Amino acid sequence: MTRLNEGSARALPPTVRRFTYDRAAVRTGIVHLGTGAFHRAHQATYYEATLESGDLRWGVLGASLRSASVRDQMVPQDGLYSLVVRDGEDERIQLVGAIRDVLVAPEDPTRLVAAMAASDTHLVTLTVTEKGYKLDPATGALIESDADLAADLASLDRPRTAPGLIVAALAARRAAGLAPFTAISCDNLPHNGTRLRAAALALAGRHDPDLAKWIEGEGAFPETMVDRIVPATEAEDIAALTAKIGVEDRAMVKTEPFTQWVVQDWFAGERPDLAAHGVQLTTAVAPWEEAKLRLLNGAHSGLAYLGALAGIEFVHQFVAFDGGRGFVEALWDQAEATLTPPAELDVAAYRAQLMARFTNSALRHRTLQIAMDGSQKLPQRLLHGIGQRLERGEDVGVMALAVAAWMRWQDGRDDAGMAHVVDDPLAARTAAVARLPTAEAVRGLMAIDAIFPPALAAHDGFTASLARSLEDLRQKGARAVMEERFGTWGSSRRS
Ligand code: CS2
Repeated sequence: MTRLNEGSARALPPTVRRFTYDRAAVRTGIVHLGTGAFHRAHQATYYEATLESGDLRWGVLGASLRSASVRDQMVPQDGLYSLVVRDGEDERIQLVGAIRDVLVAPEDPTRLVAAMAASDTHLVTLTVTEKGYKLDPATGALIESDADLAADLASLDRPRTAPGLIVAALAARRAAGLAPFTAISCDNLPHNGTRLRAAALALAGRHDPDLAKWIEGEGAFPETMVDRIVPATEAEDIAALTAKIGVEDRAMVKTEPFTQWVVQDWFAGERPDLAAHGVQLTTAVAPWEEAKLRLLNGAHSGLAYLGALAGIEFVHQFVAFDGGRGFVEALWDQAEATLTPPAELDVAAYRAQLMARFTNSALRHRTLQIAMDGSQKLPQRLLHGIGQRLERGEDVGVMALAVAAWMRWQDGRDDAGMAHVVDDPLAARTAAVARLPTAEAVRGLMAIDAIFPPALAAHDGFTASLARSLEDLRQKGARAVMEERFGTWGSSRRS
């Protein structure tokens, strides 16, 4: 089967929306670290819109920090891919040309650093996941025991981590008399820009205090909130697209119509006119980020563990079930009360819109995909809100059920006794205690201070609530627990 590339793209059917700019004239103004599906379905579409509006300075060089798979998908396709936007029965296909090349950082870190240090490059954007920042979530210090970070602490000649690449490239820019680029974290972390800046300053300080001072004074690390649901592409998605467009596109991404990007208005130099293409530039990102993390992502993580334990494969199936929908609404009732939402955000409307997004059956978003890396996600999605409610003496039962479901997931068996892999950097630590009797398992997991803040771990009421829910899940299974606690409420609401 012919692959999509610049040649075969000329014969694409008219149903595919194509760009009209002159791709050969595009320059590389952006380097993106972590060119996975989320980048391709989110930031790259804003860069594409900028190119389409005639400003050809903002092409992207993508880089993968670990595997070669994205390069192998994209380079044979000249960087082209299809953005497949699905909403129920409706499907729109857009050809995206913004990504001009993809590098694999470990193969040639020097070339990547040189591209980041080039005078045309003004933005470095990142989707490297929560664990890519190499900061201890509890202390905020560099995780020096991490092998890649240890290598970057020893030498930045061939940087291995995202902070290492950024510091090496900023050092090269300083040496060349250039301004820093703006470094934009696009990961689902509270204060993501502050964290990236902290990691860069700490690492730079260990190599060259003057460099650290320059970065501190001249650099820009805006905070962001990013939102678009992008399930992993599966073989059947590629097959269905091939049947429609007549060429094989191994780099396609599937997503929903909704997209949102809120960026702190803080740039070190030139920038694309993002606001003209729907990006919200603001001084205060935190309230947006908190609402999104605690409502969308908090519900996602809770339903991922409950759903995966119960053998419910997809998000839309979970919320089609009264107990599942009831759980999500009840979780939101508890989470909502912890927010200080931005004045422009109508939380009731936002919740209704989120539920509609979760209901989109064409996405086939797997609970298993969301279940990954729970240790990195739990704090900002659930535990911070729980801490706030506990301080005010409020009930945290529904949020504790979500955390208990995560605990149960760590023992590697679902409710039907089927084994699964716990895909998480702390899996070995959690596995060591997850199978103990309930009270000990709860205590053992809460003792991991990279996940649980000490105040939560010491809270008797919360510990008891977790133990009750974990025992309940162990005895009855997630489906029965949801039916018992939320099923009726769910049915009465809909009738
Ligand atoms: C999800 C997110 O996999 C996950 O952890 O909760 O990727 C979620 O789909 C996005 O944050 C939506 O913007």
